[in-house]
Amino acid sequence: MSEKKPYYITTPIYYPSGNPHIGHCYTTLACDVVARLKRMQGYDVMFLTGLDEHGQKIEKKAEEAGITPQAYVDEIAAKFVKLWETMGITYDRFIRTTDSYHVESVQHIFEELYKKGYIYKSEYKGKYCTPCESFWTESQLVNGKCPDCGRDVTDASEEAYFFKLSEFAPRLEALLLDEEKNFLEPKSRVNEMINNFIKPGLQDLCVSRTSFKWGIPVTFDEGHIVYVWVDALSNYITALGYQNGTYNDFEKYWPADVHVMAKEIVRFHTLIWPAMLMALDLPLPKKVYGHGWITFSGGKMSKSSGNVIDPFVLVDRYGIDSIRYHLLREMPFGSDMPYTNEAMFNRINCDLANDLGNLVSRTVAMVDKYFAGTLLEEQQVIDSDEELLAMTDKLYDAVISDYETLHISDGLEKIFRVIARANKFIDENEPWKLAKDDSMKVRLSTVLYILLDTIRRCTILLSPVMPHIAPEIFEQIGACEKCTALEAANVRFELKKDITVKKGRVLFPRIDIEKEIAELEALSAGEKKEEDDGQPLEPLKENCVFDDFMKLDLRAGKVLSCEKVKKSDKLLCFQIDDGFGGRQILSGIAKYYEPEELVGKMIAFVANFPARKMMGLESNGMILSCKFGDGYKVVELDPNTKPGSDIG
Ligand code: ME8
Repeated sequence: MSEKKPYYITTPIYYPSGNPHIGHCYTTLACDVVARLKRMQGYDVMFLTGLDEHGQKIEKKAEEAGITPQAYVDEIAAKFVKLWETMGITYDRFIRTTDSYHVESVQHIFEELYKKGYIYKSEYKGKYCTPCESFWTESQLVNGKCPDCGRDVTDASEEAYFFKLSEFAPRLEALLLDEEKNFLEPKSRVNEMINNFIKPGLQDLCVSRTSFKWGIPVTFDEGHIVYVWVDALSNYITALGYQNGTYNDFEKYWPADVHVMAKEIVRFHTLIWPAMLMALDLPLPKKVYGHGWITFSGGKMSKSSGNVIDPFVLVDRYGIDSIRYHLLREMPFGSDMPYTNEAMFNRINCDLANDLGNLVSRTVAMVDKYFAGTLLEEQQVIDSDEELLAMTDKLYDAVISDYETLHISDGLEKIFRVIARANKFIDENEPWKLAKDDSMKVRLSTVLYILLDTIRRCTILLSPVMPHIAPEIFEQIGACEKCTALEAANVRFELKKDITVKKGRVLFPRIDIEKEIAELEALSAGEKKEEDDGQPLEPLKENCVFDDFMKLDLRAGKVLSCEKVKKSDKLLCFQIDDGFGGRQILSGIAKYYEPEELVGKMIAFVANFPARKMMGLESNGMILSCKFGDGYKVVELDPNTKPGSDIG
């Protein structure tokens, strides 16, 4: 027997700096679909995912939580593993960058790059975005802020090692422009890399840090740790055993067939990573695919934005395959997808309940009703059947090619067009009328057979996306194992002619959208309330007289801007429209908000405290906040309140 061909696909390794969310699910699901398809095609698949556990952000979060960084990442790692199990992800290996084999490999890689002269020691000065762990040049900043996350950057300088990235610019440009290789998709991102990064001049890359400890030590220079991107990107080869004795898969699987990720980290994968591999004299991955973002009310949904939709809740309420289908169907090739639960409910109701679910249940019910569950051996195919049959014939090549190139949404759309056509086929052939005429028994059996066979072929192609429902559908239509293999989707009439069906449960119950939205809102309000539980309330204060209260001038104010105060963990600096020409107020709530979240809010403040200086800035008043869990939330007023209105 010939050896199976290897196929290697990777997700990014995610930061365990917060709980996993729907955004992480999309990339991992897309890879899962390709991995499942490739296995169905007979490939020996290595599907790698994992976690990027080092870095300053994790160090800080652990400190805030009062635990060690290792304990912090262990806890979140368990949640990622649980989520992938919940989502039916069939990864083959899960790497954590704190795994000792990875640490060992990265140290070797760093030493090797140093010995080869690609890494040198110098002084780093630049603009640093702490949450993104990225240095930026002045020209890359957008309005003076981090171009990735829009937050403040700080001037930073330290003794550091540098990787000679600039030396690779011509080779990287050639790689990106090579039409045959088609290294990066979608194509629009190629221009982005060239115009935004290569053309302005690639800078050498700072690859070590001394300013924090949570990372892989540089073996030959105490105090330096390996900068996160060299640590993180190496995972794709260390997980195969490169420069370590734990695994022995490098020869077999490298170079990777595809690295999948969202657009914001494409530059690391198409500039730094290939340059590192070139420096190490290793083959380059065959393809990098950068998809769009799932956005939530206009911005990228992320761990820090608060409004994250809990994937565990969604799977629990609506079923694993419905969520898989929705995310993969809704994300268009290369662009962003605004997430709403409402869109998901519509997809479930229209595509899954109405189109697919109904097609299966109607067809199976008619076979049951008109033929006691078993169709006739004899058949009568007529010319008008050809349209549906021909349309189904075209699916196999088209859908496989869509899945392989991560145009998963396009592939699904094609399948559902056939499903819609099959529903129309029922209406055109009116089986209920044929059933009234005994002479049409054979034709009736053929109509139902064509429907069952169409369902079979569509379901095979749906199975990488909906692997849990597919076997149920096969069972209901009586499909045998052989006729559900991938290649059987390319063959008409593989089902036995006198097939016996088996009625089953309703595959996709319809969702009452309004009711569901109300329940989800109640659920999320309940979760928020729970955060308060267990927190002791402040004891009530002694009585005070009304006149004392009336001395306070409480007013409504609209937040015009809000920024972190430099060198302060606690303070935010607000510019407030107070109805009297505006004022600046400082408030110690920086730990509980991203400043941009507060802009536009109508808040309450004390207007008649004397001005006070903090960290060199003047504060004219006090913003009212209310205790919330371990922190505080500002007291919000009706957004239509007139700024300056008196509160009393
Ligand atoms: O960047 N929409 O980790 P990360 C779509 N550790 N995809 C999203 C998403 C969203 N809203 N949010 C996250 C890192 N993702 C580094 C990677 S790789 C060597 C190191 C997915 O936790 C998407 O794949 O910030 C994105 O690229 C990745 O998570 C970022 O994950």
